[in-house]
Amino acid sequence: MISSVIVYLFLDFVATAEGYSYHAILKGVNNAVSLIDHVSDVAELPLCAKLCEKKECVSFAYTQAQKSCKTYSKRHSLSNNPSNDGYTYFQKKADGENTTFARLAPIFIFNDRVWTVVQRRFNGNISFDNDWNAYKNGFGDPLGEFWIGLELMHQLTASGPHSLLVLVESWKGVRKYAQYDNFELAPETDNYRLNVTGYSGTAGDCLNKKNHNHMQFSTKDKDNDLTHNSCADAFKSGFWFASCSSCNINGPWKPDTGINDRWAVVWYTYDNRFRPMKKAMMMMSCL
Ligand SMILES: [Ca+2]
Repeated sequence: MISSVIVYLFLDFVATAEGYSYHAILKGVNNAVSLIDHVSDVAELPLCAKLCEKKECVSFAYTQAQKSCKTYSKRHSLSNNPSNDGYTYFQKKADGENTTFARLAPIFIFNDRVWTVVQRRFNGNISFDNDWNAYKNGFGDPLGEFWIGLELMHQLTASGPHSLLVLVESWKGVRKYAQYDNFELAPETDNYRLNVTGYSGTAGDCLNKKNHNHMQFSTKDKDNDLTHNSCADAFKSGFWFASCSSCNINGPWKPDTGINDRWAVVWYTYDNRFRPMKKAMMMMSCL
């Protein structure tokens, strides 16, 4: 039931703020749903969503790799065994005669909880050297690398208690995590100030140890850090900078050459050095 709360918060918020043309979100399904159609050569996600505009369709699945789209007449339900068929699953909300859609966000199951992915890095295809408006409203491709947007994250944390989960993975494929039981983002009037408590995990409490906690968000055009210079400008990314970059999973994506490099996707407490990470993912979940 937690998951459906997340889904509908997304739908309501995005429908009013953006009128976005994507459906929402579910990954991890049972297969007891009725297939309407299976269409191949569907070039992109919005076209698959369009195929689900017909009345009997309530959910769909799409894989960019195979350009394949499936539409269904029943909803999927979450299970603890996410399907590994390469498809990402979406559901739709019909509002009277209009069909409203939400910005897509994948869901991830970790420690028996459902987490909504709000940030993801893994191939360097998307630049994170973006301005305030981009970080506020979101950018990137939810099927690839993306940042979901500070305003949406704030709205979600303002709607009820949330936890934060950060997963980081080295170029050797070793994944570690940092979980914060309580996660809150202040409104834009306070520059989306970060507040986290209740750390547990294996990647280390980087946000507290490196003073990112309680900081306002900074971008290259809005410097809210504690230095005379602009950390966002220097580190080509937006983040909750204090005196620059120690846990900056929004930093430039690059290979790990074995040399300390803080101009990278880093989470210092991973092994107490500036090691460029191959993958990073930031997620939130309501309590
Ligand atoms: Ca500054």
